[in-house]
Amino acid sequence: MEIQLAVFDLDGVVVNTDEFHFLAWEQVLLDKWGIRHTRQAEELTKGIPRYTCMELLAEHYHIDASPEELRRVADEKNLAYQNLLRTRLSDKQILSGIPETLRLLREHGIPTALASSSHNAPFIVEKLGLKFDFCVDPDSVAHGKPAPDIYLAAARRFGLPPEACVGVEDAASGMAAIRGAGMFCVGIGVPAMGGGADAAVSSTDQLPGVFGALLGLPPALNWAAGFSAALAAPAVPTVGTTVRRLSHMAGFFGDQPAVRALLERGEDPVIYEFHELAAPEHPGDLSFGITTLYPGGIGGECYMTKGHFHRELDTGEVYYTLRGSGMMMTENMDGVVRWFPLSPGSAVYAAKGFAHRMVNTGDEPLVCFFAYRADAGHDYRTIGISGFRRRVFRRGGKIEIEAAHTHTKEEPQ
Ligand code: PAN
Ligand code: ZN
Repeated sequence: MEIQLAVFDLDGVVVNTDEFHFLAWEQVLLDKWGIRHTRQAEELTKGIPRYTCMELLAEHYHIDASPEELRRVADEKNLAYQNLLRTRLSDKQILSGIPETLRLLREHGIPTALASSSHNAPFIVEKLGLKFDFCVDPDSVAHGKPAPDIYLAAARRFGLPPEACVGVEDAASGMAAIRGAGMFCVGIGVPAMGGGADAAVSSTDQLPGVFGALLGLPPALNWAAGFSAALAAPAVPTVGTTVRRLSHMAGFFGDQPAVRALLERGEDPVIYEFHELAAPEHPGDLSFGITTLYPGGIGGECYMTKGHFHRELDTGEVYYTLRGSGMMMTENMDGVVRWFPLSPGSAVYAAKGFAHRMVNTGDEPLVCFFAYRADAGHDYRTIGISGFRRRVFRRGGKIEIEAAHTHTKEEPQ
């Protein structure tokens, strides 16, 4: 399929607010009837509208109350929940892999929509700074999940046929809604493993890999799905992702007024990101991954990685370029400077004892595979304090390498 729109459920897919639901029920059950709510009873309420939850809990705890009273308490629970969202919601509730998935889709120009039955959805995504192109209003559709209405409304908004859309859900009723709409269904967790999804994953950190495959990325560039390893321990390797924005390395660029001006305008571009197979830091193991360094410049100076010595100074590293063009700038403690061109298919060996940094001199992302001794460690301080001896500029299409006059004053991270 050629994917043109990605539609997400919210709770259990994008965020996990289970704890807030539990705390809100705990509070109202205690206030109203002196009941001590349990995690076990909370299980009954997962993914169910609040009035139905209240009925189930009333039965479970043998609560004798009129339907009106139950509805009132359910509304109080919602107020308590909203209060927790206002006061306690933070990045911690964003499920792993979601920021990467949204970024991947944005980079490929695929719009995103939210199809949540919850009226709290717009507040949650707004507060967490998650960007979706559209949020379906649950009141605008005639039937809730498992009816397909909410997913069809998302497709309609973008004028797309359902076959061009992918829906993501964790609950059985949501997956039924996606399938009923005729969309490609990505399911997460136990219900999905039991069937009913076109692609089933055990957790959200696999979503970038799934979308990478749907976008037709070559395996080499689909970092999330492309890494696997037979490690002694842990049995399941994890991929660690690091994103470095301008604000993380503001002191590294020579033109400090230009850096400040950008940051003051609220612009904080992503300079590079790297995805690394988190091998245990044991002698004999290798760490490997992919760095994507974006194209761009500040005051003419090309985007670059921070660069570092290895803590185990006598440790070399291999870089293999998959895409883009640039250079590997290296220097050792004695001030010997060497640089090497990076272009697809070229392998560069950053020799032991040399600090190394990638520089993107082209117009597209520079993507390199790297591999090095897992217990080498990183020393950002030594080279961060003095700065590299050479800076790389691109002016009027020409690449110029200049001796650095300024030194980094900031404490490197
Ligand atoms: C690479 C680098 C990666 C990011 O994995 O760590 O490209 O560059 P900085 O670490 O300089 O920010 C590597 O060289 N590891 O040893
Ligand atoms: Zn290194």
